[in-house]
Amino acid sequence: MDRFRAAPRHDALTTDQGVRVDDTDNALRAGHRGPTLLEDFHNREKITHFDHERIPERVVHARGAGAYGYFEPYASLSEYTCADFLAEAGRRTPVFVRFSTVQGPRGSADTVRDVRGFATKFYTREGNYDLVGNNMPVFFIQDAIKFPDFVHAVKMEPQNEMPTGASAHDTFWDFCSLQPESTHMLMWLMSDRAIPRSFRMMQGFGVHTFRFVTADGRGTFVKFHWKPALGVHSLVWDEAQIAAGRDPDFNRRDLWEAIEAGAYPEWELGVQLVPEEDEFAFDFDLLDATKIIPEEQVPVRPVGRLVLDRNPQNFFAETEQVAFHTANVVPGIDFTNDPLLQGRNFSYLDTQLIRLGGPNFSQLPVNRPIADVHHNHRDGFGQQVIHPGTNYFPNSLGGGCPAHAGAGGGAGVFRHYAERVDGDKIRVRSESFKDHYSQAALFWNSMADWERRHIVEAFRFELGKVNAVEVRERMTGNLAHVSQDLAAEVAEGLGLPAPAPVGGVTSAASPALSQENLAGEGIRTRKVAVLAADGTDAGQVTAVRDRLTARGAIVEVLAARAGTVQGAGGEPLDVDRALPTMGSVLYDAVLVPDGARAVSALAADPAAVRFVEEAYRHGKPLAVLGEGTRLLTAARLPEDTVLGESAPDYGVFTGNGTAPAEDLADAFADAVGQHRFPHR
Ligand code: HDE
Repeated sequence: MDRFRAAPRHDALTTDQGVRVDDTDNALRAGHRGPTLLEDFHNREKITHFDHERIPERVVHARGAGAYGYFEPYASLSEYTCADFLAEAGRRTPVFVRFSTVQGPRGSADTVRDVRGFATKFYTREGNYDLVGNNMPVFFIQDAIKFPDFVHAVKMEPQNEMPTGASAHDTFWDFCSLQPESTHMLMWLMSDRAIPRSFRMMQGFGVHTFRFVTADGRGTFVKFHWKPALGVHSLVWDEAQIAAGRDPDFNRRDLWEAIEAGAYPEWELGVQLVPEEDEFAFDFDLLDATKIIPEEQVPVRPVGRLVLDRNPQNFFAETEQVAFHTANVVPGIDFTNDPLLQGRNFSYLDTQLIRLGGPNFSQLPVNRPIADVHHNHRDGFGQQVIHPGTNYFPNSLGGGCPAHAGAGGGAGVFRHYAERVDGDKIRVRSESFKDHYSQAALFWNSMADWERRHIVEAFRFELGKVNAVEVRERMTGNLAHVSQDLAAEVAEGLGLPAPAPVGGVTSAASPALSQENLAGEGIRTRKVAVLAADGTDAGQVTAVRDRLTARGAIVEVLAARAGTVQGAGGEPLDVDRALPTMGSVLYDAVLVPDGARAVSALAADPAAVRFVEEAYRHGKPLAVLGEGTRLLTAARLPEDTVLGESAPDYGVFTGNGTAPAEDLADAFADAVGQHRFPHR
């Protein structure tokens, strides 16, 4: 893309026409205090261009953040697909990935409870392939014709455009309670998956069943999975809400900073493969996007890795103008008859025609394939190409160009999978799509205790924001089909009677669904706050910091003011951040070093006390040395869990000053790797 990048050198300012301009600060006027003149073409051009800077935001997934990188397969997948980019171990394909929330507008906060988009554009040698996925493996509806209804219901309500970035409102729950096919997805949305700690720490899923196709036309059903190298981690709900205010760009900033720091985020691509002959081997329909294929039934086979190693240079040109489309496929990857996917294959191009102002948006730098493009598409808004010669096919005057590719069956040509189709024209949902509850129950059954608690709390929060009592009741009634416990607990929080039990609820579970089993290892890029003041034991800070940074964590010293504080021995300790500009929600763990004078100052500072109290409440590891324990007391934390013998089980590490700080640092670092202590 380098040839499309404007490279600002020390060039003079010009107009759009290349005319040099000597003053862009003062409009042309008649006399010192006279009227501005229409003749000032530079002024008019500048303001006109500015007036037209905005384009419509995406109707869904408006808020996002993107980055470039590459994908490389571990081994050839040519046994299953003729896709060139999957044909050889180590063959690097450049990619652009955009992560997003769904409900909120472009300026909404990152840490809202929502699905996250995970869309990848592979610039392959055979053309662009887009895998337009989410961080949850199922969807709210089964047929794309319901999408406008669903989106109208979840978006801000039409009369007052509230709430921003939230599904906790009447119309969303009204729709879902009347649409039981949404129940499985609601379980995911009410789980911690909907509040990821980082885009770098969430899974991605293609959702639909797609098809791999070999060169000789053999098909295999395939589901795509992205698995983050850093493990799957989430915020807790109270934390997410505070973070939305402290840093509305929390996830966007995290992605940007990690890439700038060279800590390149990484995911493993996995596939679940199902032979064509096994299409009906499951107790659900492979074409139903409200269902997963449990990993215990069909294991996820790791096939390659995705690395993001470059930030965009211009958000608008790249992240805003990128256009993903489920129908952007390459030879070897094809669709199935999933009615949700079929509708998507229409919608993306259609919406982009208006969002990007006409049919030539594939010529925008971020959307251009690296493969050559030849066709007879002509003209239209924003045409960038000067096409000579003929513009129709067949032609003889243009030498027959562009000709049909590989008419005789050459490689690298897209050929649709020759699926036999036979049926009446009907508007009905297949009977095989009718079970809306078994997999919702499977999800619930697979959760750890703390995950279930969070799900109950999320339902209570969301339905608690719903004014219409009949909607609350209908929804808790639906939940009884998932679990009587879940329904009863949610109802209790809403002050409703427990719904009547229903029979036939499955007890099956899939351990692969619990975040407890997806934690990954290590503490790379985890952020640890050190609370300091004059009198802090600076030697301890250095000792612990060295230990943590050696394992890849980021350690920042926070004090009441920026600059330096004076260590206990009079030595200066650099302050990375002023405490009032930050909050515990922006960190994964907290260290309070020893130092009587410093701890007294911190204990008298409400911001520091709140910092510790909040970090504890959000389940974050705390390391507290020597006198530092007085800050725990000031924060009124329960003494048995923070100072008792079992404190380390609760992620609280206190050093009495005799054991070396390094020992404590190691235990603390392990705890940071555990992410949270939700049983507090
Ligand atoms: Fe989308 N979706 N979607 N969607 N979707 C859009 O396309 C649509 C669905 C997803 O970062 C739109 O260019 C329909 C499932 C992502 O630019 C639009 C249906 C999944 C993104 C559209 C779905 C997604 C979009 C809006 C029901 C996960 C953001 C702007 C059949 C597998 C891509 C745009 C980006 C964006 C339509 C359902 C993921 C309107 C009709 C299921 C990640 O075309």
